[in-house]
Amino acid sequence: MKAWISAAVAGALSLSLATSAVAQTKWDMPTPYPDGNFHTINNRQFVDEVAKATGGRLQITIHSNASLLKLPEIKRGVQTGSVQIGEFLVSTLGNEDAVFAFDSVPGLATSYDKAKKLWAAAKPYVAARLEKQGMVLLYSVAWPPQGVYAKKELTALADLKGMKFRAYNPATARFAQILGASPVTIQQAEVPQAFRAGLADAMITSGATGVDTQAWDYLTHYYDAQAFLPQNIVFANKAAFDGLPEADRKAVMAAAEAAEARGWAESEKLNEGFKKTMAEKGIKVAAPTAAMSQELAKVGETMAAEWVEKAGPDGKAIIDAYRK
Ligand code: PCA
Repeated sequence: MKAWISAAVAGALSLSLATSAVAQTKWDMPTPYPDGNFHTINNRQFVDEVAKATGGRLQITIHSNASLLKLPEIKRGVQTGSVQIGEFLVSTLGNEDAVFAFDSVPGLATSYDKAKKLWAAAKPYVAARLEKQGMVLLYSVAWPPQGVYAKKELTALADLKGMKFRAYNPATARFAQILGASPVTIQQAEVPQAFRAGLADAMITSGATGVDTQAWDYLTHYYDAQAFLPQNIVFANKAAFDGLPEADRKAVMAAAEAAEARGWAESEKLNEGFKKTMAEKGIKVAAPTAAMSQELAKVGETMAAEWVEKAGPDGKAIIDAYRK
């Protein structure tokens, strides 16, 4: 009898020890983008590295393709703690604060090297804004350079006049507006349907998104304008992050640093392949016409001036640091 009791007690004790040894923190991570997208693949590696480095103490579940929260809901979800970590396109916050749209000024940073330099200049300001709102910046990854897609041949950006133009942030809506097109904000997951339904005739986005959405099924032309490289950021709820043991916070930060370097390199490495795939699938992939390049430079000047005015002293500090 006594032996039986002590065995039971010992059993219960070892069970509770075992549970505390593998005590797990579970985080949910919504992202708007699909499984095959290079950001999502990069995020999966981040999550795996975090699990390994924390000995399984921190398990992050990725909810891809806007399956848990849609892009416009993700920041609030992380801020309020309904999810602990998330990914989205930082420039979608451009109306809240223009500093968040540092990466969407056409012509300002048109290559990976320039975009990296711009990010180095902007990062402290973006991080400080998130921190003030109870969030911690973990890493950023640039989308490939943005080009113009259309359902018909374009000789100049002026041809976009009167067209319905799919936008994904305030800057792309402004871009459309300056060119006399009608901007309509459509999330990536809904893009093919919108084009097929006649709700959009043209858009500006990356080759990555062209491939992710199988653009050859719903449009015909791509002009590789390389206008700017917008960024996704991954960020966490600060209270959730601060609640982790110190070793785990360090592990998350180390994995985040690796994810940023890896993601930027992947984006650049895959860029040409995206255009090649689109050409193989029948899209007419072309360099921008001379007229387009001139128009783009002009629109860029207008948008840069507008951005500097809206982004205030911090915007000026970002531009000055970038141009140094
Ligand atoms: N793809 C995203 C944002 C920028 C990009 O290249 C999209 O089209 O929604």
